[in-house]
Amino acid sequence: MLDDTIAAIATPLGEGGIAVIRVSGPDALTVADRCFRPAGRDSVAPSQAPSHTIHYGHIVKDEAKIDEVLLSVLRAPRTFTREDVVEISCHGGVLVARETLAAVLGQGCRLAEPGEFTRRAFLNGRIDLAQAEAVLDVIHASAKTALRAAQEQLEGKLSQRVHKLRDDLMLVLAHVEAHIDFPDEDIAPDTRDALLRRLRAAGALVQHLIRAGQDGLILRRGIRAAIVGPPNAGKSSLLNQLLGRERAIVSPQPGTTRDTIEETASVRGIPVVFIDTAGLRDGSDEIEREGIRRTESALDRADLILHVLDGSEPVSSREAKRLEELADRKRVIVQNKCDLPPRLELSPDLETVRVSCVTGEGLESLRDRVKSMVWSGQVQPDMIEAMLNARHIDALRRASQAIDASIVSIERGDPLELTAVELRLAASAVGEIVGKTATEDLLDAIFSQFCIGK
Ligand SMILES: Nc1nc2c(ncn2[C@@H]2O[C@H](COP(=O)(O)OP(=O)(O)OP(=O)(O)O)[C@@H](O)[C@H]2O)c(=O)[nH]1
Ligand SMILES: [Mg+2]
Repeated sequence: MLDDTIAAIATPLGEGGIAVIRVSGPDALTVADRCFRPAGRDSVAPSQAPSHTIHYGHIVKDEAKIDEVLLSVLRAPRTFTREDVVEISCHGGVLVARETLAAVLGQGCRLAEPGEFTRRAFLNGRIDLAQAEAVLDVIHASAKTALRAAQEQLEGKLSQRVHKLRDDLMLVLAHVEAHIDFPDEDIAPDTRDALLRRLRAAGALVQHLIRAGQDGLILRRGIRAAIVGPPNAGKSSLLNQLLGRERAIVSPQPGTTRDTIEETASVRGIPVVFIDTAGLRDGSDEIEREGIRRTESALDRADLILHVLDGSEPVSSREAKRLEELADRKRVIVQNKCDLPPRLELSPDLETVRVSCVTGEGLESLRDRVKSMVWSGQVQPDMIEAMLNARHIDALRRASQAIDASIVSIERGDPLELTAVELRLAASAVGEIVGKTATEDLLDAIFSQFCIGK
């Protein structure tokens, strides 16, 4: 697959200043020679140009000018894919970009598949798999914290740790295998203890990464925060305040919100999906009952609950019951309408945040509280750990089990073949994270998430 040349529009389709067509592969420069006519006195054909130079001229199709462009010549291996690359900057219209691409495609290359440039970068050893996924995350990141985490991963910080972990496991495996080959020699007690120590340290690091990785998952997809509470408490007002715009209808009439409304906002750099819900009361009509069913389902799926109460009203018995039911969930009790005389009395051991959605008072404290709830009371965790995705965590879980099993196996004095099997499982699970042991299916699954041109 790598012996052909691929091309695609690398910029989003739409109106813009410029669009970039990227060509990569062994024939990239020949393709450029065929469809590019340099202009100016000292001009040279792309295949004659030195690496990392930019050339002015025209893209032609059947010798008819398609567009005036700048063409960059980037020779292997100092390129994103480690192949010869040509980048053509043409005018940024949808039609002109397509026409330029068509002119290139006719000259000996094919349209790239989604993520194929990044896949080549991986296959040619320019980046590892965790870094390839980070490319995707940098593109998709919608909140600043997530972007920074993805960028650090692209620099290979997670990969360094994982490589080290894998090396440690391979070292223990090598020791064990050496003894399988020489069955007369027993592992000396000292060596055995040293191996066990190394495995325990590896196991602890894996456990630590898994735990910290949970926070990373939250960072990646954003947390879901359900806004619930009795009718008229000010749930929709709170949603609007948190979004900074009038998204939901607010009115003094109880039962205004009937459907759930989902909107994303960044809270101190964390992407949070807020879900405004219908006030919980005895449903009188069909629509209202459906709304309440949706509220319940939003509650079930939420990572965090903002329980809004009207601070100017005593708490109803139904709401008191709700407060108890939600006691073991991650929640913030929001006492709204603090601009009015307080008439809400709650048990003193319930911590609340007082806000007013009319004056805006208390909203900053609420944002702080949400942030600290997300980070479980800690400040921002080590960024390296905030970058694990579900695939990484799954691999780490399997590694952790295999490491534990190998420790038990050594302690029990099992035949070393059995210990080696567990160690190989552990090393291979860890290797999947950086793509040392990735299957074709896994690669397909990852790269198909990319857009064409990346
Ligand atoms: N004084 C005062 N009034 C508020 C405050 N927040 C909301 N309100 C008013 O309370 C009423 C209800 O607000 P909503 O945001 O619609 O309440 P809700 O919880 O979404 O109500 P439902 O959708 O019916 O369940 C509106 O008249 C708001 O203007 C506040 O902080 N202070
Ligand atoms: Mg509402």
